[in-house]
Amino acid sequence: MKQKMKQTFSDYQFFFIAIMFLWIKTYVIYKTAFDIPMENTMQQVILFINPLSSTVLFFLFSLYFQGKAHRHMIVLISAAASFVMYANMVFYRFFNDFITIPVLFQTSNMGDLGNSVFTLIEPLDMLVFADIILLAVWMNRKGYAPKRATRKQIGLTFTAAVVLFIVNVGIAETERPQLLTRSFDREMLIKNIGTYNYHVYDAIIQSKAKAQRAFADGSEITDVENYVSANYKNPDPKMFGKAKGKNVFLISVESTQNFVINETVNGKEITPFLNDLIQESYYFPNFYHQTGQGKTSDSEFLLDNSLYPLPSGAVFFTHAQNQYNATPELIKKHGYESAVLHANNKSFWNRDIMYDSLGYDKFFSLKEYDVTPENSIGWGLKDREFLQQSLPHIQSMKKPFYAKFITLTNHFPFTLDEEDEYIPEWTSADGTVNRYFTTVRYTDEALKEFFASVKKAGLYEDSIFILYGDHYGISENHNPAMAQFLGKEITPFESVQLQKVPLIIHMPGEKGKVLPTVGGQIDLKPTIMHLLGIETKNDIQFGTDLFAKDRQDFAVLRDNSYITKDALFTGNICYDKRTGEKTDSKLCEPLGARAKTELQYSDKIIYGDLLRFLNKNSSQVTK
Ligand code: GP9
Ligand code: MN
Repeated sequence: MKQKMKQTFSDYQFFFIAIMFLWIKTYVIYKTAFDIPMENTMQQVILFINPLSSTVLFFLFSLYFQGKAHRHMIVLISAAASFVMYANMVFYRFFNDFITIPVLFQTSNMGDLGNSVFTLIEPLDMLVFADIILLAVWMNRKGYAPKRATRKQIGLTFTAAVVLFIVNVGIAETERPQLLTRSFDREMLIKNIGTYNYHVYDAIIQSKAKAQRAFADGSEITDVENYVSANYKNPDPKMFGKAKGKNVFLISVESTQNFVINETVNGKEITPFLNDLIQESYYFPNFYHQTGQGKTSDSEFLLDNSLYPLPSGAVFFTHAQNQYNATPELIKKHGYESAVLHANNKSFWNRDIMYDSLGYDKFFSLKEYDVTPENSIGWGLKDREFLQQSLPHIQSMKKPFYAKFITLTNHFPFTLDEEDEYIPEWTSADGTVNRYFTTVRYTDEALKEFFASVKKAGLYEDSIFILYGDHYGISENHNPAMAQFLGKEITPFESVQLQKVPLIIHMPGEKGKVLPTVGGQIDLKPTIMHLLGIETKNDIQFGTDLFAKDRQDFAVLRDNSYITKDALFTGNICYDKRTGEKTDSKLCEPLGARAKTELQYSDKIIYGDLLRFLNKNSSQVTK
């Protein structure tokens, strides 16, 4: 056995050497050409092993050839893989990002890159291919020309590649749970599964979207148009245009659920600033998040498009190439400049690419912020610093502006420096829930200071402020602690109620009002547009203005649960909202069809990229 293995190694020595070369080279490129932050040793280990599985798989093809042809295959495979790495290196120098297929085919990007590609190439780059020449000469000298590998050998090599891949993904998953579905970031993928696997993953997702798009045709949008216009509700004339020409501050309050509002923990208010702000704002206590796996990015998608995010995957990633009629693009025609401000890597959630599709003029991301270990915690820059450093950015903008601020400190695992703890952690057996209140309290303080700075900067009077929770922060895994906090059992009915997130619309000079209407993030776009005095009658949107007099109380969540004025439907059971008890399905029925239809139509639009078929002469102008 040992003898046999030894023999195999010597028969195919250059097969193994080539794997080694490509593996080590890829790692060296990671370390020298890209700027990939490493948080711990485990991440270093993952980065080191991640090129291996695909490298073995690539060279497997050479085993189908014998003699000289095998040798040539080795050179060819090495060259192809090195070229992929090299292309990423050059691309990274220009875009500070990794290649994703649609971007490669976007002519505007390539135009940019095409002009400057020669200035991006450096003489030392040729080293990327040096080992291949060495390998070719060496194999030639040695007269390396093995016979065709046996089926068993090929099978074993394939198994080795698969096992290596599973081990790689396994370790990566412990380091970064739900890597492939949730926390999507190109940099994170490269870091965890490697460049080659990432490109395969990217190719699969993009071709799936392409195929769905190819099968869609223009007639499908007509049904949707009819449905949407039949359900359109006129805005309240008293509210329409109330904030005409004002700057819009959209503040995404990370992981903040509505149950913390006007609530105390150990006798201390959790959100004192928001509680005060509500006194002078329109406050919607029955407002739901409607996000799916795309979390924050899904909430952004809902807000800007009034379309539902997808039942699985993050639409920001899977359908960034679609045509949209998003708010930033629409309000440009009304003189607005738009921006997103978020102190995280720009490629997180594929934002850099999606924001272009949504028509954002500017994206202030990590690079535009001064981030140090002292002013960071958890996911990055602390909210206080983020908001303060954002001020000069918005001051540099043309007025009026539409600016979305995405906060981050109140993100799982809810860690804080001691100096930022305004209230002590709660004392249940569940550390996550205990810390949650304290981080929510911190963000509340950061918001208070931000409002003060906005006033000082003279921006307050001419602006409106829309604060909303992006999605839940406490998942169902924490039901026991939540039951203890709320003093009631967390039934499926309560779980849905916990998906309420705060929505506060603050317009300087307006009196406070609590509006109990049931709604969701889907309703934000028409609500905001109408406040700005912009019609949405002809837009494809599933939301209704939250101020509209004859709007129906309604919100459908991405898990198909829906909530009406009197009922709540979840897990195929209808509940009476007054009692929280199961009830006859008749109470839920009136809006059951609406819930189904809306999700179906919205998905259809996204999968088929149907907005591209809209009549260019109508008010729904597309690019
Ligand atoms: C990351 C931030 C948080 O940039 O938006 O993402 P989440 O995990 O909440 O979706
Ligand atoms: Mn979030």
